[in-house]
Amino acid sequence: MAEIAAARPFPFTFDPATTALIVIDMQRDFIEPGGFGATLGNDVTRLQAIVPTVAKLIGGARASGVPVIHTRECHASDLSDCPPAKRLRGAPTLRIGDTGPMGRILIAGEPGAEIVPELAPAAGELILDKPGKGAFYATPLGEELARLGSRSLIFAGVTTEVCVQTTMREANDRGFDCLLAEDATESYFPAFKAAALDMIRAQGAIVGWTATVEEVLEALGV
Ligand code: TIU
Repeated sequence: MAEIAAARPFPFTFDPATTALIVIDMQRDFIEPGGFGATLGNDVTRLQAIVPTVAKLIGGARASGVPVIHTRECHASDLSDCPPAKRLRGAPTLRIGDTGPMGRILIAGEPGAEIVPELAPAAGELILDKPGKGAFYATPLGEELARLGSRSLIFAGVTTEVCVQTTMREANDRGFDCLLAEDATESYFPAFKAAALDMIRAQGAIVGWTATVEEVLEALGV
């Protein structure tokens, strides 16, 4: 067993042999100018800044044999898996499926839907495309984690209070011990990131734990 003694709100104990790292939606559409995140009016610079830290965490997981699972929020080219309620909401500069500088916004196979090159999945790593904010909804994630025998999950990715927190809550309800790597996640809104971290670890880790990437890597011995 491994332990992150400094995890918040109290030490996180896990068996690396039954742990997986889930990297949420580190896609060009959220992280680069001209993608989905930018069409919603966000400054994407904050998200770009965590790429090296996420890379470090992925490297540590690979070095210690912890499986890495990558997710991508995107839709089929015919939009059959995109509810109109999602596509038509608000007044973005471009809607899901419209053509932007990185191809069609949030559409599978388009350049914008790809994971940023610095975090490219390694051969054999699972990549799950998801139509929703949570990675369990309409994906085989639950079955894949059962196949791996995972019991504990470490989370990274964007954005903290949207897809990361939604997935972490889904996982918590499914019986996983969940830890969010604080400096390997980011939001377009600093106050939302801070609030999400607080609400995850409040009430005796009601959703899960948080720790820094250094603390995670130290516990993995890498
Ligand atoms: N808009 C926003 O903050 N996030 C999303 O739409 N998706 C994810 O978090 N991946």
